[in-house]
Amino acid sequence: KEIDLQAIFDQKIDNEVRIEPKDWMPEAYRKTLIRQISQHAHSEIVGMLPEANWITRAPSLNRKKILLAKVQDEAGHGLYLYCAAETLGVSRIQTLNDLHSGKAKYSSIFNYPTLTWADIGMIGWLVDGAAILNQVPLCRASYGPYARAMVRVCKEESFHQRQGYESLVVLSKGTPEQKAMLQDAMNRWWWPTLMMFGPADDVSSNSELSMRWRIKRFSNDELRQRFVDISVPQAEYLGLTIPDPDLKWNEEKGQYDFGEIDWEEFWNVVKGNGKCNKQRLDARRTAHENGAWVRDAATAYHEKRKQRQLE
Ligand code: FAQ
Repeated sequence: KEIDLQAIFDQKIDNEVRIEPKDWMPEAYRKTLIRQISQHAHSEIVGMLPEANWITRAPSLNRKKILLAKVQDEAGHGLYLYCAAETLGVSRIQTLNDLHSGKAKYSSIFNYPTLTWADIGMIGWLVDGAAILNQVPLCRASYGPYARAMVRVCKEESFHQRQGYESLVVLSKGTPEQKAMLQDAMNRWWWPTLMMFGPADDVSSNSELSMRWRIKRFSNDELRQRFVDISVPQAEYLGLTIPDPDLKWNEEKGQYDFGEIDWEEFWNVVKGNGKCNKQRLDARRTAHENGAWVRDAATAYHEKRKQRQLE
């Protein structure tokens, strides 16, 4: 009797049984996972650049140690995610080539510059905060290696979010100049952070299938709304004004109403025309070229060992 592989797959998805690398899966499922996981990996790797910019200028040894640890964590996240993508049959070099050629996307947020020390705290509080909201449901994604990688990633992101918020609390109790620096950073990071959740649901082309396959559990707009509701009281505690005149508590809905995102800016950044897109890709390409000797040495060592085993 012919086995209905599609039916077995559908049943697993419906019964919350994880799909593993050697299981049969529809090609479209494989393709969308490779797309999302590799873009997620690229975001972690490119995401190191805006913060790395401040490692040498952190205001104290302690802040420097924390920032170094955080940036190294992001490198680790990128590496787990590249491995998770490899389990779907795509090679690491292919995914990297797609990043370097500009074919693959990475999160729009990392194309904004880090102009002051307050920006580093903002990245921890807002950017990692948004990343956690999006990634906690991914711990239950239907694809095993992706879901399992997310567990550790989320634990680390939660430390990142706290260290960012704590550094902003310090600034919020500081001099008038420090408070002004904090508000200026808020004005620049608020809207780009809301854009991280992706386009509005009615134009989110991948959502329907990703939700059906239980890769995504909540829609882009649902997570964005949750983020606003969580962040407003945290901003108030810091004494910050959120740069949105339409932000207002809606008693009936039990959540905040907020203004319209500048979608033209979002798509412009996604298409490669943001403030730092070119700089970010140049930095990644240069790092890859400068690392060629390490890859060559590793390959030569592998060949030598193989040769010895044959002798
Ligand atoms: N930027 O149909 P949808 C982090 C693209 S990690 C650029 O809604 P989907 C840690 C999207 O790819 C941050 N492009 O797509 C950290 C699609 O194009 P495609 C990254 C975006 O996949 C912190 C098109 O628009 N997190 O921050 C963006 O269903 C601090 C249509 O969109 C993840 O990647 C965007 N913001 O939903 C590191 C989480 N939004 O691919 C360092 C995993 C959408 O068809 C420092 N990913 N696009 O050519 C996801 O959850 C989903 O992929 C979404 C997008 C929610 C990002």
